[in-house]
This record gives sequence, structure tokens and C-alpha cells, in this order.
Amino acid sequence: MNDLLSLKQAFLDDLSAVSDITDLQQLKAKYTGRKGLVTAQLKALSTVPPEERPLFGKAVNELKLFVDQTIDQKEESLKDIEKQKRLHAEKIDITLPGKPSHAGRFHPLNRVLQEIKDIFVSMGFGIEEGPEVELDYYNFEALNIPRHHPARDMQDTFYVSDDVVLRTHTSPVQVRVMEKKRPPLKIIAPGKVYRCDADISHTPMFHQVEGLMVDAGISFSDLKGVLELFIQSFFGKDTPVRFRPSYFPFTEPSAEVDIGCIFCTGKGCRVCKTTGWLEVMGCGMVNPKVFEMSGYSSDEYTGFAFGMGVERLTMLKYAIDDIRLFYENDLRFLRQF
Ligand code: 2NM
Repeated sequence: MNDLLSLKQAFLDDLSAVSDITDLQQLKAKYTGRKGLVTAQLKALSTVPPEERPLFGKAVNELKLFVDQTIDQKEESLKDIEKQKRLHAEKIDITLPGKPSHAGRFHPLNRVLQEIKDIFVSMGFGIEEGPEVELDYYNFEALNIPRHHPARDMQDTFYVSDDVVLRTHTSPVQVRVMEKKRPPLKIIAPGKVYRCDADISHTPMFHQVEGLMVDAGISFSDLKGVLELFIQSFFGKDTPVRFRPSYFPFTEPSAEVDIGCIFCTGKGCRVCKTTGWLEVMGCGMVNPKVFEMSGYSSDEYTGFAFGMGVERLTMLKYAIDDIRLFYENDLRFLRQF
């Protein structure tokens, strides 16, 4: 019995030196493990004289129970201390300012392109695309611009080979659609086009949106209605619009569309070259020759077509005076949109 008392004291002494879970596991092995000191006393029970056995047995069992419970309690409190330590170490200061996140944004040309598409889609136009490397036939021939026609000199073309070019406008997309689909047709063709040209208002690649509407009985008033609605949606509903006679091989009659100068409100300034007007697009009634080449009967159908430059419209809308700003990727410029 004295052995048990000193064993209990030894256990309590050892316990007071325990400072973490590893120590505790060692303590547990030392006292209640397979070869532990308390375990040894339990095994020794059979060697105790029979008359002392009940008392001794009771005392050993109580000691075992005490050791087990004490170890469990210690484990709980050690775990708790460790958790508190971890919580303290991982403490975050929620009052610190956050790291600024730089959200991306659309390029001004993409924004304007999206806006143009939305306006025409709202009027029932479908969107068509086609190849940027195009056959000479679709880019010129089918649009009534034959070889040696002066219009081919007007557009400085990138030739890939004798009969393949980088498209100089998106009209070839519309020719391809006319070959595949019967009227009624109401489409726009947005995309990249290429012309060998570079200064403050020209880049060798730029973006165009062309449109085409074909059906029986389409007239010049339909053309005026659609384009006036577009311009007033895009530039504002009180924008003055005028149609000025012009010439394109693929339309007859043809016109340029001008808007009242948005910089001087028509009084005349440097941007409108004192005319009070700004040219924003070209248009016309599709030349019957173009219809015939695409397999449409020009007796049955009439239609109008138009074309505009996305860079030019963006420059006018946001008063940008140099087209090259769109392609320099200067964030001080791009972040203004
Ligand atoms: C313009 C001006 C006038 C045009 C014509 C065609 C097609 F394919 F139907 F013949 N597409 N686009 C056209 C007409 C384009 O851009 C200034």
C-alpha cells in the first residue's frame, strides 16, 4: 500500500513537469502503458496474499482510475492551451486596409463595337462574320470593283497573292451571305479590315461595321429611317443628320452621312474644317449588278447597305484626336473609359 502511495506521488510529480501532448503521451506510457508502473501493480495482484487482495485490488483500481482521469483532464487542458496559442498566433487585424484589386475593363473600341451591335440587334439585324484573308473575287469583283477599276487604287490593298487579299472592308461577308441565304436579309458585318495606310487618322488594321437590308420594296426612305435611328441612338437624339450625294461602285445611288459637328454644334471649328458637319459613314442602294452577281434577282429585290469605321466613331464620340492611342496600350489612356 505504501508502494501505491509513493507511486501516486511520483505520478503527480511527473505530471507537474508535463508541458505538451508529447510529454503527456510519454507519461501515459510510463504509468498505464503495457509495461507501465500502475499496470505492473495490477499484474502483481496475484502475488498478494489472498487476505490482503480485496483492499489492495481496490486501491490499485482506484489509482488506475485516478491516473486515467488525471491524464484525460490534462490532455483536455493542454489541447485548450494549444488552441489558444494558435488562435493568438493566427490573429488577423480586420481593421487593416484591404489590398486594392484592379478590375479589368473593355477596350474603348470594344465598348463602342458592342454598343453599335446592340443598336442594330435591337432593330432586328443579325450579326455575320467572315474571313479576314479573302479572295479578290469577294473583296472586289463581286462588289462591282473589277480589275483596273480606279476604286482599287483608292484602297491600298495588302495582297497575299494574285487572287488573295487582306479584306479592305467587310462587304465580302455580305456577298458570302447573299450567296447562301435568300431575302429577306437584315444583317450587319462587324470586323477587322486592312488598308496600307498610317497617320494620325489611319492604321493598317481598323474595324468596320457594314450593314445590309434586302427585301422586295426596300427604299431609300428605309435606309434613311434606319441610319437616322442608329445615329440618334449612338450620338444622342437631337443630333442633326444629313445625306450628301457620293459615289461607291457597289451602291447606286450612294451617299455620305454627316452629323452636325458635336464639337462646335454646327458653328464651324477645326475638327469639322469650318463646315459644321462631320462625316460618319457611307451608304447607298445596293447596285443591281451586285445583286445579279450574288444570284439575287434585281427585278424582285432592292436593298440598302452602309459602312462605318469603329475607330472613327469612337474618336468622335470621345473626342480622341489620334487613332494610334487605341493601339499603344497606355493604361493612362485606357483607364479613362
Ligand atoms: C459602304 C458604303 C456603301 C456596302 C455594300 C455592301 C454590299 F455587300 F451589300 F454590296 N456592303 N456594304 C456599303 C455600301 C458599304 O461603306 C462605306
